[in-house]
Amino acid sequence: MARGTLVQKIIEAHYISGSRVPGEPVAIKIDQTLTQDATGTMAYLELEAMGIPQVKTELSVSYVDHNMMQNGPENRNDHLYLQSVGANKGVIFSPPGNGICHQLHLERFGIPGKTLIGSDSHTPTGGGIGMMAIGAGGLDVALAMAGKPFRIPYPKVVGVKLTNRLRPFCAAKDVILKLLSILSTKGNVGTIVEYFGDGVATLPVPQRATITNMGAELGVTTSVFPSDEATREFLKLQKRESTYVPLAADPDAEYDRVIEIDLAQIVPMAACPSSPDNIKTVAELAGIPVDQVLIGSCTNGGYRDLATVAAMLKGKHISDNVTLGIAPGSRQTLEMLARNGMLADLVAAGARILEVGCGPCIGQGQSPADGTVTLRTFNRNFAGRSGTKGDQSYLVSPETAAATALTGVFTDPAAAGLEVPVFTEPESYFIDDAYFKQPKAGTEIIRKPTIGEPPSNTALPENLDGVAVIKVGDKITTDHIMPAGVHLKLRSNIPAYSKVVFECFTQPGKPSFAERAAAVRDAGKAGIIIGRDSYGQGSSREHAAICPMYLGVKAVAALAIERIHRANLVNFGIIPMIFDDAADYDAIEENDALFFAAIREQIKTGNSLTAELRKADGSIKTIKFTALLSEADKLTILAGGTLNQ
Ligand code: MIC
Ligand code: SF4
Repeated sequence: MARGTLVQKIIEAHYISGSRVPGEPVAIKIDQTLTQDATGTMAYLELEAMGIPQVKTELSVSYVDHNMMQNGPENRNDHLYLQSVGANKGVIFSPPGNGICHQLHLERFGIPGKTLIGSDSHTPTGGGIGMMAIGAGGLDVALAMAGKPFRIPYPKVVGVKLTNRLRPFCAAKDVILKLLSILSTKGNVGTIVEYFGDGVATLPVPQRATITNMGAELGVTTSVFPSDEATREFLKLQKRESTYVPLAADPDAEYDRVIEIDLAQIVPMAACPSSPDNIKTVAELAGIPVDQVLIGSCTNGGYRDLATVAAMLKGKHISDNVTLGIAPGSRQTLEMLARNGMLADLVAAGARILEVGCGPCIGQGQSPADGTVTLRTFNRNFAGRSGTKGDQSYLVSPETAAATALTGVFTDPAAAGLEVPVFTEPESYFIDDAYFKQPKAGTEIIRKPTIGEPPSNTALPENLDGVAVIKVGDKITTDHIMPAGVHLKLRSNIPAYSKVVFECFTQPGKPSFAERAAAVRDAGKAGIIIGRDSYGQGSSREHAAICPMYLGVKAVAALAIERIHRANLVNFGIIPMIFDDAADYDAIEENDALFFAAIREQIKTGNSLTAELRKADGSIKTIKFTALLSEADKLTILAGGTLNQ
């Protein structure tokens, strides 16, 4: 078992109760929370439903960065609700235009050694300054705001030893893509990645934050860097040096596994369609025609990245064959680029400057043309996430993106004969916190008609008379379950959003999942989702549990279920369970009946569950599952979810 790691030190400093055995739940105190608008409306509705007058954390911030297109009143209705409910409950509000939650939180609020949970899976960005920053469902964030501890599986710690330094045109993005090629997006549940070694000191905080941000794609609980002189320097540039504390693992720390990455050997990499772990070197892809290049997102939207791109594009024109979109990650970044003339360099080179925020990363505009290649500095390239069915979305560094924008074909920046961009930090960053709205107790909460209620669930029945409503394959992401893009604006309206659950699997002319699940529910039966490996990857969106719950789903049976999604299922009274015998996955077909006799008793007495698989031809087979439930989770499931409880 790991010993003397930074991860363990931060957990010990926040330990409340529970186990120190890897895989078993440990409860920790949460110092800070963040929410974003697309998950935040539900989180604050849930906080209201709990009757909490004021948040109990050291700091809670509500950001608006996802839903900003304002096609119809829904987005702005959400913003008004979020601003007013935040003010009422003691939460700082960051309005649209301020920037992406993770970048802003790192720049303005994060503190080394503190714990942070956020209703967004890329919350681990904060690990770049030595925070223990974890993504969670909205309800878990609401509970943390209410002062409740947060449970994680006591982690196994993978130590990633960095040596040497990156060569020109090679970037932090290439490092995390390399790690994704080693660890992949599955099989890492319950692990935390901790970086150490001489190479750490060569990476400034924005590069560390790119690595911890995209660590989310590994499916780990979070990733953490030590807090050192580079951290102090970053906080100083942000005029927050007083919050600096040095933090590191013990010199003789032992990790559960060590992976060594020689930074000098890193070359430009790309995640190919349609998974962040489908990795090739850019050299292997060189020459493929590219139609679109997009730069920004919480992974690569900071000042350092955009200044590097501006330096590479200065005095040049992008290829006639591409469009280049740039969405700065924060107002601070955009303002600094504007003041020092780099914005003009980008515009003159042919860039289209997009609004500060998530934008195309979550399918809000800029969908690529059919059959074309799009290159993005983002962190996810799940099929269809860009808004185009059959999209060919590649994830790359800002350096590769800029070099490719110049040529119109996939280009290795290190092999393109370009002048090496020199990045010089300014004396200090441009700070203006006027746009963060401070809370004001007693503020009236604005609730426009598109702001719904969190739906309620019923207690678990005595017997679970279930139907396998859908059977899906490996690596089903929460984007597959609950699409974003044009549907993102429905996040505050569960009945409307529920209509598109599993929309990507609807066959033309056939009933949708929502129609089939609702029919099962209305016939008094329970819907069951059958998944395979690594079910529920990706986004923390609890709608991937809430909407199926609304449609009558009571259980998800798979070979493995990812951490955040498992927790969301429990919160909304859906039993997460895994097949004891993987071969039984093959035995079940859609529409088969699965009958769990005395399910309440089964859950009360253990985690081993037995069901009868009843086929249409009358044959019956016994199938065994293991419920992924702690003792506390069981009470939640029996009650029909946390809000009932
Ligand atoms: C994402 O990158 O998928 C999102 C959109 O930021 C999500 C949150 C959401 O679905 O609202 C995430 O990463 O958790
Ligand atoms: Fe926004 Fe994309 Fe980051 Fe999610 S991954 S928070 S959508 S920028």
